[in-house]
Amino acid sequence: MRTTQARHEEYFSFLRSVSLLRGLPEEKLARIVDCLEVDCFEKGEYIIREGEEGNTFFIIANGEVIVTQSTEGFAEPQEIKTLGVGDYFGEKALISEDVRSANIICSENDTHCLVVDRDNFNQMVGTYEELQAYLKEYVEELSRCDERRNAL
Ligand code: WNU
Repeated sequence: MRTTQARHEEYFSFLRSVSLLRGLPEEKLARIVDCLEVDCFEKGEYIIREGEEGNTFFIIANGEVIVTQSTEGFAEPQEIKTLGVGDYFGEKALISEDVRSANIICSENDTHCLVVDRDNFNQMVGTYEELQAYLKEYVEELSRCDERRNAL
């Protein structure tokens, strides 16, 4: 059996490698590891559905997902990107206090996501101004991208 200690070290060193979190102090990162949940998904499963309320932020530890979005003039949601290990998603609903703005669909079996709830996300981001500014700007850029592609 894998010890709690080993699990902690594994996720700690993984999160160290996630560029978004590069500037976080060690004790902050350790705290995040303590309150992480790990969720596992199979190919085709919806991790996030457009229009739903959301209270979680995800970091991909293993596998791959696609991002799709309802778009004017198309019957089906359109694929807008693929995300892999070390990428993250779900920040937009938390930062803009809005419903989920795209679908996130698992595209590879045995995809693992590290899940951070709203309170812990706010603690992670709130105490680190650069991260907050970076994400705010990124979320605004996503909204402009949505407009450009006529997202519904
Ligand atoms: C996009 N438009 C919208 C992505 C992930 C992280 C960053 C891009 Cl910093 P949510 C749905 C999630 C949303 C984003 C993600 O989908 N997303 C996008 C777009 O062009 N959302 N509206 N590209 S991947 C991505 C930048 O994380 O957060 O909570 O749920 O709305």
